[in-house]
Amino acid sequence: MKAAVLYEPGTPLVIEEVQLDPPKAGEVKVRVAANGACHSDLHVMTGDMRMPMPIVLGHEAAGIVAEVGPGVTSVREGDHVVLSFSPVCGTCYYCTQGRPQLCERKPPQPGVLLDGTTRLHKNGQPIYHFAFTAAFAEETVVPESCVIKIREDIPLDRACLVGCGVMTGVGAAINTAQVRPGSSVAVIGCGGVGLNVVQGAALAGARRIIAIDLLDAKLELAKVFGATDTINPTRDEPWQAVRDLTEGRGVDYAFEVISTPKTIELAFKMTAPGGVCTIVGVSPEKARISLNPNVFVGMEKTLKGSYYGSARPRLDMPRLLDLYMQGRLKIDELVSRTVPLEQVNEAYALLQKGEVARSVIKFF
Ligand code: COD
Ligand code: ZN
Repeated sequence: MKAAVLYEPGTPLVIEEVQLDPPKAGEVKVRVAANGACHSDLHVMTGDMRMPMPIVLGHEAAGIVAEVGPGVTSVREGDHVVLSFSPVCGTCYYCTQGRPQLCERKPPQPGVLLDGTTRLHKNGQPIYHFAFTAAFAEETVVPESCVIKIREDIPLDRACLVGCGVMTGVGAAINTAQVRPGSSVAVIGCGGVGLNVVQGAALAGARRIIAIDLLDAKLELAKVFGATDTINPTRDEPWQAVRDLTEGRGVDYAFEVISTPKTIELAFKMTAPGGVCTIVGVSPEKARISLNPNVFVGMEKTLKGSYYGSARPRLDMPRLLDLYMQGRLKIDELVSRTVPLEQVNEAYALLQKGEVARSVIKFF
C-alpha cells in the first residue's frame, strides 16, 4: 500500500509502496479515508520532536474498519471510526479515575505498537508508526482502543479533525480548564488547535473570548469560531490590550496553543488572580519557562497542562460529532483545503507559513 514516509528530519516525506502486516490480537486494520495535517507531525519533520525513523506520520484521521484481529469486540469490518492517538488500557490507576489520557500502559519506546513491534515494513526493515496511528497511508493497523466507532452519516473528511485538533482544543477548554459560563478567556495561537479552544470556550458560555495571533487571517477566522475580541501582537502590546479589555484584571482562563516559553509566560501573566492558565502546546525537550513563584501564592493563580483535551475518546468524540451534526460545532470552517496524499508536503509548507488552519489529505 501507499504511504508517506519520513526518513530524516528536514527532508520531504517520500510517497512510496510499503508493506503492512495484518492486525495481531487486540488490533484493528483501518482503511484511512482522510487525515488532517496537524502541527505535531511538523514538529517531527523539523526535528523538534524526536522519533525513530523511518516513520509514517499522520495522527488526525478517520476511516473504515477493514479487518479486526483476534479478540477485538468493540468494532467490526465496515464500521466508521475516528482514530485516537492515545491508547487506553481501561484498568490502570488513571483509566480507573476517568483520566485515560494519562493511561499508564505505554509501549517500550515511541514509534511501535503496544507489543513493541511495528506492522509497517519496507524490504524487511521496520518502519515506525507515529502516535500509534501512522495515518498518512492508505491503511493502518492500530490498537483496538485507538478506534472510536462513530455514526455513519458524518463525512469522514470532517470527522477526522475530531481525532486531534477539535478534541485537543475543545477538550482543553471544556474538560481541562472547565471554562465557566460568563467568564473571560484569552487564547494565544489560533491555528487548527487554538481555534478549537476558542470554539470550546464559546460552547462553554464564556462572555469574552480574546483571540491572539500574529496573522490577521487567523484572527478573522477566530471570530467565526466565537472570539469576541482579537489582538495582533505585531500591532498592539498583548498584555496591555488584554488589560484594557478586562478592567485591568486579566482573564479568568488563558490558553497557550503555540509552545514557546515566551508565549507560555505571557499566557500566565494574562491570567487574572484566581484564574487558570492552561498549556496546550508541547515544547521542545530543552525549553524552560521562568515564573515568579509568589504569583501562585499571592494571586492564587493555577498553571496546568492539557494533553489531548483531557479526552475520554469513546465518550467525548461521538458527543462532539453529534454537536457537529446539530450545527453547534464548527468543523467545515477549519478545512482550508482538501488534497490527495501526493500533496502532503505542500500541505505542510502552507501550515508552516500559517496560511491554512487545516489541509485535509483525502484518500477516498
Ligand atoms: N504569538 C501569537 N501567535 C503566534 C505566535 C506568537 N508569538 N507564534 C505563532 N503563532 C500562531 C501562528 O500564526 C498560528 O496561527 C498558530 O500560532 C499555530 O497554529 P498551527 O496551525 O501552526 O498549529 P496547530 O494549531 O495545528 O498546533 C499547535 C500545537 C501547539 C497544538 C502543536 O504545535 C503542538 O504542540 N502539539 C502537541 C500537543 C499535543 O497535544 N499533541 C498531540 C497531537 S497534536
Ligand atoms: Zn495533532
